[in-house]
Amino acid sequence: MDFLRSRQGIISHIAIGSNLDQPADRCREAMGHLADLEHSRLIRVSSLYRTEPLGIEDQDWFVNAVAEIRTTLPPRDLLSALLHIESLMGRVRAGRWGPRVIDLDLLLYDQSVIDEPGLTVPHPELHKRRFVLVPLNEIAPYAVHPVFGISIRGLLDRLAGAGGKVEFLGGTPARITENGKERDC
Ligand code: A4P
Ligand code: MG
Repeated sequence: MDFLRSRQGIISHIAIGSNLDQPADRCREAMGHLADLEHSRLIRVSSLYRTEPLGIEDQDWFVNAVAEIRTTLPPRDLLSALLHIESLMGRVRAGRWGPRVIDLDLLLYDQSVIDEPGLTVPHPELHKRRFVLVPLNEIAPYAVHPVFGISIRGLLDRLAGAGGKVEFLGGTPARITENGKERDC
């Protein structure tokens, strides 16, 4: 695929999560950074959700959300940009699945399937996690998982009661910045 020649860019979905230092505010802050991402445009963001921790259960509940962007960044550059935002926001890596001030995961990059050291897309846990599927379903129910060929709504239905507890929190950001300008969201 010639990413750079595509004028429109690629639709990509990013998972946002935090369970430290005012998590809802940290998720909103991350959305602001995503709105300022180079070669990209923030299309929409989901509501915020309060979610039960999966993996390591003995930690605070998370706040999770999902953003949809349109980007001409190739997947590796997009991942680097996400890791850069994490470090700007002061993330200290304290072990897999541990508490974090911000986590940005690349969930979907249009219909691309990538399995390389350091980058797996679609995110390998996407289809098992209610804290990802609920916000993703809010903004992109008809997006199709390119490996399973099933829509996000279909994956959520298949989870039935599994995948962790998720509570609606509301609170889409009142204002986020886009290319330096504030706008309502
Ligand atoms: N990496 C590979 N593919 C990707 C991708 N698609 N997106 C690599 C992002 N990163 C990807 O990630 C480790 C490395 O994964 C990155 O350097 C990148 O090269 P990390 O963020 O440093 O480590 P991590 O997040 O602790 O591990 P992991 O396996 O990514 O965990 P997850 O999947 O991010 O899960 N419970 C609730 N309720 N809400 C949450 O948000 N999050 C986690 C972390 C566990 N439980 C949770 C939540
Ligand atoms: Mg991660």
